[in-house]
This record gives sequence, C-alpha cells and structure tokens, in this order.
Amino acid sequence: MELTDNRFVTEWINEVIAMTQPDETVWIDGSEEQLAKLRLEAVKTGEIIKLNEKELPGCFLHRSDPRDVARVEERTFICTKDPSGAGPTNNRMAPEEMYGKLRDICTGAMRGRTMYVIPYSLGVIGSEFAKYGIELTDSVYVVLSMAIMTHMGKEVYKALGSGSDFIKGLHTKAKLDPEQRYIAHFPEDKTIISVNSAYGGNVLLGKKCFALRMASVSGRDENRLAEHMLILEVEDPKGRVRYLSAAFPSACGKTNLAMLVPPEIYRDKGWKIRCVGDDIAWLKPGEDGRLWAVNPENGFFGVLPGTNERSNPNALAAIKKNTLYTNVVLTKENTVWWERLDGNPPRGAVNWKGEPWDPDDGSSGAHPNSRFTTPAVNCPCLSREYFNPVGVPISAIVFGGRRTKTAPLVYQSRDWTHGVFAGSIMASETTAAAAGAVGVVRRDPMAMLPFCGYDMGDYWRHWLNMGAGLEKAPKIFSVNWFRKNDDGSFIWPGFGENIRVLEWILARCFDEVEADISPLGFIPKVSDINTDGLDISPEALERLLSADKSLWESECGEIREFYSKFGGKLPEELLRQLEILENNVGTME
Ligand code: SAT
Ligand code: MN
Repeated sequence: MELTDNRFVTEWINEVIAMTQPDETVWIDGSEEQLAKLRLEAVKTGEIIKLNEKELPGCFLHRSDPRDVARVEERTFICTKDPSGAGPTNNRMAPEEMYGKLRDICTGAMRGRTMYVIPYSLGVIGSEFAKYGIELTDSVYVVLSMAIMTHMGKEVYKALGSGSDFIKGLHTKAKLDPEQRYIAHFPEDKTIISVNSAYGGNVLLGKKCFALRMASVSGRDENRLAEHMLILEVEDPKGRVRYLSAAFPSACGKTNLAMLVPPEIYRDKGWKIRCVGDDIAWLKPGEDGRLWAVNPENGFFGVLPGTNERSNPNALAAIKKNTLYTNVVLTKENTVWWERLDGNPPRGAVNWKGEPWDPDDGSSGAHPNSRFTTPAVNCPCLSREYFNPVGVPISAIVFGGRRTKTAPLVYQSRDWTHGVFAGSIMASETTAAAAGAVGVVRRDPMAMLPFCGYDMGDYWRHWLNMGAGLEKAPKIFSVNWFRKNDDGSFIWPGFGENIRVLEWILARCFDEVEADISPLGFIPKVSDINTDGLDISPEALERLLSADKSLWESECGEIREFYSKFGGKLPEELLRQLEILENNVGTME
C-alpha cells in the first residue's frame, strides 16, 4: 500500500520502478509487526541468522560478501556540474556521465527482487534540526539496519507533507560487483545512488552519505555544520553538566569515548559521563550565541574487534538485545565472538565468512571492520538530552587522531581560527574502516576527509565564518590517546582514564585552570592532569605532552604540501597559522 500521495515521492518511485524493475514494492511503515515479518523472511532466505534467543534476545547475524566489508573511498563520488565543486580531496564525476553509468547498472537490477521504500528522519521528526530522506533498496539488511539507525517510519510522510525537501536515495545490490561499485552523491539534485555493495556505510544512505556528505553541503548554505563527531555529556561532582563534541577518524575509539566509564576514583567523587552521540553531530548557533548540537542518528554502528569489558562495558551491555551483528564469529551455541572480546576464542565455531575456524591457526575469526548495529535506547549511559529536539550546548570541540609519536596528549588552540587550523592539519594512521592499507599516516582534516561533500577549502572557510558568528564559541582542543614508547607500548592508558584529559579540557573552557604556552598552543601543567589512582610517572606525562622539533619540522613540510592542493581556496588565515607554527617550531629546543 502506498503511504503517501506526495507526488515528488511517488513520481520518483515510479521512475525507479520502471528502471530497476523489481517484482514487488513494499512500503516500510516502521511498525514492529512489519519488521518482525521481514526478519522472519530474511532468516528463511539466509540473509540473517537468528542468534541464541536466551543469550541474545532479538539479535541476528549478517554476513556481507567477503569482497564488500568496508567503505570504498576510491569508488565514492561527488557529482557536481561545477568541475571544482568537489575539491581536490574528493573524486568527482560530471552528473550526466555518472547518471549514464548508473542507469546501465540499475536497469533491470531489481528483477526477481523486492524493492523497499524506507522513509526516515535524521534528527527527531519535526524538530528544527530534522532532515528527511527516502531510501529505495533491494536489501532487507538495509531496511533492518535503517530501522535501528534512523528515526524511521510513516510519520516522516506527515512531516514532509506535499513538499520536495527530502533526499532521494537509491540503493541496489545489483551484482555486488566490486569493479562496478559506485557510491554517488548529487548534491544539486538532492540524490544519492549506491550500487553493487551491501555493506554498512556504502548502503545505509542516512549515515555518511546523507548525514555527512549531503548535510555538509546544505550546512554551508544554512549556517550549520555536519561533523564526524561524537557528543558527550559530562556531569562533575558539583552537579554541573557540560557537553563536548569530538572528531576522530573511523575506528579510532569514538564509540568508546562516547560511552566512557570513569575510573572508580572519579565515580566515587560523583563524575558521570553520558552519551549523546558516537559518530555524527549536527551543529548550529543558538540564540544565546552558543553552538548547539544534536546527534541525527538513532542507533550505533560500532566496531566490534577490541570492544570488551575494559574498553567499553556500556557498548557490551547495549548489544545484548535487538542488535544486528555483521561479520563476526558464530559459535556452536549460536552466540557471537570477536577478537579481543575476551581471552577465550570459541572452539568449533565458524568465522565471519561462515567457514569452520580454528583459533589456533593464526587467522582472525571476525573481520577487523565487523560491526554491531544497535538502537540508541539500549545504551545504559544514554543522556536524557538524547531526544531533546533543540540539542545540547557545546563547550569544547575536540579533534583527535591516531599518532604514534608526533601529537601530544592534549593541547588547546589559542582561539577559534587557530582551532580551525588544528582541525585542518589533523592526521591519523589509517584503520580497517575503509578499504586499503592500515597504519599509514594520512591527513584527515576534522576527520572529514572521506565525508566532506564539497571543496575542503570552502569547508574551512565555512568553519571560520561559523566561529566569527558565535558570541560564545566553543574552545577547541586536540588530543592523541595513541602515543607510543619506543618499545611500541602505549604511554597513556586511554579508555576510561581519558576523563582525566576531559576534566582539564572543561576546566579550561570555564577558566578554572591555568595552562602553559607551548609552540603548539596551550598545554596543561603536568600537575594539572589529575593522576590520582593512576600509575603514571610525571616524566611519562611530560613525554606525553612534549613535541619533538624534528618531527614537527617534517609535519610542517607535509602540511604545506597538503595545503598546496587547495590553491586559491585555502583561506589566508590558515596559511598565516601555518607560518606561525613554522616559526614556533623554529624556536623549539
Ligand atoms: O561504514 S561507516 O561509514 O558507517 C562507519 C565508519 O567508517 O565510520
Ligand atoms: Mn564514523
């Protein structure tokens, strides 16, 4: 049954039906009855496996094609008429050329299949932040995932009315051919088309495609930001509640930080951390001159390997029910396992590909980018503000990356412009979240390299403008939890102990602590990082906060080279900041 007579919706659906030729079209209404029926059907076809109902109620396992396990950045395109619309860091193709390719791939691609029509909202339906999308897909896995990850259901049609303000998303698995895989964005047409993949970020079009790439483009025109950031609520022993947002590249611990459990010594004093978001933040100025943020999503799509009682007990608790697992080990008992969950890899289990797996043979059982998809409401530390339609006021913005040697544990930028500079020079060692080599340092400005939907130079300009318009702009910080000793061991314990750094960050935001001036910006006095109950020497802290002259000299060279890609789009202010850094590095000992 059609759920709307909005002609912008129905005419487009009819066009897609004519092209892709599905056997049947099913309108998703968001009801539990319909989802239950789809799960049952998907279990019958083998697309998902029902897990042990006693241990993992409402949970399922999905396996993706072994050649389809991560985002494919080299096959992701921004298609603008303007040849410079995508900038030097995105792949671009002219719209007509891409539409031509996609038409060939999509023609008849859904024959013998069902097409599902998914109405969804990013942000609470009807809120000022909300934006709507409709995804057409031939994958039940996509329907079940979008039901968890977005505010999905027929209420979206009511909010949309007869208007055309929604993002059209078309996804077909087609033949899952990696050579013909395209994740194509057409910002001028408010359209996303994804073909020949069935994995997470490539096909859950509400996630990176819409909430970041498309929303970054509309954000430029609407005085908003769409960022690859978690949002964290911190309550201190005095009962003061403050918020910060933090950008890290994929698979660098955003979900762990977003659900941080403070160490006992902090808990006893009354510190509480609650999660507002783990991956995406939409931000806009409020009437009070502060920057306000919402998490547009409704669930978590988190990395499993390394998720355990120590790294993220809240996530472990969240994924005990109503969770969709992708590409993990299936045990004899119909439960799931992944690397570093515990020290007991199961015997007689099958690996992520469904093959018999011997934990002693050296191969990994779960794929390094295996994931959980779980509703936000499952999270034991979810903030009450999670569903607040006006969002939360942000005191601090934190940029972070995975750097073995170069970046210090934390430093504060001198002002907003310097903070935008710090975001623009972010770099990180690559992870398994994207296809390609792991562990190579790449520049990843604001953790948005794969997600900014337009010219990164224009995006930095937009950041600078946003700050100029804020009376009470958040303070900007850079962190690095991943610094290592020469023997390869981490210097900083990370995980829950990161609250010690957050405490300093928030104290700085509210002028509660002094800092030292360093060539990079403000750094903590060693005695101002609370180490009560932590086994770390002042020398180690000193090392964590230090910056090495020769490393920063080559860093400056790399930044200059990276910046040169942007030509006239590079804001002058950022170039000036680089000169300041170069001078400051010159004065290092
Ligand atoms: O696949 S996703 O893009 O959704 C996850 C990630 O890479 O951050
Ligand atoms: Mn992410």
